Amino acid sequence: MTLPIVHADTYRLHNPAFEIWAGGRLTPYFETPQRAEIILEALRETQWAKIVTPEEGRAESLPLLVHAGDYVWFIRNGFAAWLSTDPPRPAGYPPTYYPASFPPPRARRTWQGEARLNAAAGYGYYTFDLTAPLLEGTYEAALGSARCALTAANRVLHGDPTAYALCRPPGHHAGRDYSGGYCYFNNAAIAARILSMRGPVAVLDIDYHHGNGTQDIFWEDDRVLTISIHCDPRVDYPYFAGFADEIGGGAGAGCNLNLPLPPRTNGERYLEALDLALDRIRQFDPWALVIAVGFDTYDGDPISQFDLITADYADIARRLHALNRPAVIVQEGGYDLEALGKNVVAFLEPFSS
Ligand code: Q9C
Ligand code: ZN
Repeated sequence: MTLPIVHADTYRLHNPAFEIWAGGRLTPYFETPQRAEIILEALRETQWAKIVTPEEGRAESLPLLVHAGDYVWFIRNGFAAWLSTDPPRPAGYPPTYYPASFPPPRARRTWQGEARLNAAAGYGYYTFDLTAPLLEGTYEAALGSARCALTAANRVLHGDPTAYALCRPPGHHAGRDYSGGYCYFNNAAIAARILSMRGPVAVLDIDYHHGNGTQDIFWEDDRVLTISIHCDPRVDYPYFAGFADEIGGGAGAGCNLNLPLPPRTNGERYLEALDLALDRIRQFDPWALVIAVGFDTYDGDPISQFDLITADYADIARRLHALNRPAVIVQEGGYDLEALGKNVVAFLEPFSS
């Protein structure tokens, strides 16, 4: 009657002050440390949550399971390299490394070597929007988040039916060599890579936003089925990926499924899409699941346009639980601080027995 909750307090080290929206509008950063605090507090009040810390060791090679070495190097060292150039530091918030230049699409693969590591230009090479800046503690926080996913995956490998990784920062927008969408290291992809050593694995992404990074990482992989249910990219972020015709390539052709849904999707229509995902998972027959869960599908979410209610999360979870496969549940988005705690509890409760 317990469910392991893997939690690292390194999430506190990453706290950007603002984000920049289309049109140049500055808003407070939505992906805050309070999110993890709220989730932890709500879980502490249950009878079934067993809160554990990640395995010992900093495991700096962990992100290399799914990310390019030069990318990991930049996330680790880019901030300090930038700071050592004595950049202008606007008052009122901690030093924050935003890129100002981005390689045009076909220039990216030809820009090699030293130039890529020039901190003044460099981070534009490795990030696809303005929501994942580098701060002093970003690397430690992202590594701690990845270690939660590692530990949850190892628990499932060693026989726990389910484990929840309380990851912050989130991961599903981060690809092999890019950050974006509040994400740096792809925690769900790391869990899937670890679990795939035993056999085929399915990643089901039920965040409001398309899991573009996860899709990209496993694009040509036939051992990892990737499925994402999300808001239509013609309407919402990440805009340039998440269409239904993206099915995977090479050996992985047919091993990616996107189920885009319109704004104002409610629980009933969401569950219909979920059933399509479950059919595909049963057909693929993975030994284990990674569930990348975001609660930004919630009706009250400040940056999203779906209409799910708390009871819908329990319904979704019951159907996932009925698949009867070992599962690693990885925390992604969810920005209504008022409802986040009760939504996480509603979703995890069916997995606690
Ligand atoms: N107008 C996650 O939920 N900003 N990332 C969107 C839309 C970025 C979401 C602006 C949203 C990133 C993990
Ligand atoms: Zn999201």
